[in-house]
Amino acid sequence: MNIGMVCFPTYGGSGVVATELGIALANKGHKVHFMSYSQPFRLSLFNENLFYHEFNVNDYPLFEYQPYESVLASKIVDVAMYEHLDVLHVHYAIPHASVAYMAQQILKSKKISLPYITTLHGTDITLVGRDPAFEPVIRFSLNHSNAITAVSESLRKDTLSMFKIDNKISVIPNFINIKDYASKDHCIKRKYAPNGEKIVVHISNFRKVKRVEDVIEIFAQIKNALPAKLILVGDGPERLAVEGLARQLNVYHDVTFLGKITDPKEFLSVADLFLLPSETESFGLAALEAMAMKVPVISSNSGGLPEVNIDGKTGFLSNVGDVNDMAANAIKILSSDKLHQTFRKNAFAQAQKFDIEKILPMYENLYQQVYKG
Ligand code: GMT
Repeated sequence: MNIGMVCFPTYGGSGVVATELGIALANKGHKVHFMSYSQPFRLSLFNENLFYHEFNVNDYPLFEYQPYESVLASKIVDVAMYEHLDVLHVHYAIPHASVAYMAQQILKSKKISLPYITTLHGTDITLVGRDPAFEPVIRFSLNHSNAITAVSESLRKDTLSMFKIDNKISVIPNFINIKDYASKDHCIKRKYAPNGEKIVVHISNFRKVKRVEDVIEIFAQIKNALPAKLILVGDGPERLAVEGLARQLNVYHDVTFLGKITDPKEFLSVADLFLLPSETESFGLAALEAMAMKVPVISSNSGGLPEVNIDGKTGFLSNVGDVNDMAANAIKILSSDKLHQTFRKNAFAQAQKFDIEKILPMYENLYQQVYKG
């Protein structure tokens, strides 16, 4: 099929999912056309079936806010007409679902049919989408989507409880390509933990919703109990506050801030434990990536996390903000080699359930369904 793919290109789960999905589809022979204002950070174009159509949003003095939606809709129309798209898949409802609708209507006036699928990722519903200012547009563009998917059952339920949606929402969970998660780089481990300390890792975009300060508090308690180092991958608005807290709790010199890393697998491969104490998390792709690398997860129990991280098996779940419970659970896993090995094994087994080979056919079937109408 000829598939149009729209996503935000910046560091964030929805862009990663769209990119990995596009690559997997291209590897199966579909032609995938990405449309974005800059190249999605994990998208390498060394594949004859992958195409990237960039658009520029002009910085005209009259526009205090640049007309992103209009430019994107025009780009979709252009690509659909000249590349003969069969289906359009947009990631993140705001504003992509309404842009898709607008493009669909313009194409209809030219007697071209372009069904669109909207994939909900989380904050487009649970944070940004909650803002009543968006309600009529989100509801309308979701109800006019030819199909809607949510990345977890929890997000499906949240969407139905927040918006009056007449359309069916199918759950297609996020995925990893398990084959990519194999190597263990012990040289790196020695570099970050020269005296055999346990390595704790957190990955996020350092927004408030990720509660990275909780990560520091949990780590400080772990460090009191056993030798440990913390690696933080990512960057964002909370970085300064997090650095400040690390100094205040006297653990700053045991924390490495790596900044934005395109592919964090190398660092996950040396991790002993992954922390994700988020306020809300529709799925928690970073936790799944850790589990695919056989790393147990200590997380909050918010949103879709319980669908990924199984309490007492692949890691532990605690109430949001309960850093004492999270720290106690982390110490429990890290201080027993036997328990640690069991959790590692369980984490990997759970991650295998989300292998791309199981999830990709769900998207392919959906594309076929909407294409046939
Ligand atoms: O929160 C992020 O890291 C970014 C955000 C996004 O849409 O880019 O992530 C959301 O989508 C991811 C991919 O589906 C999910 O794994 C994350 O759980 C979700 N984030 C939240 O719900 C906070």
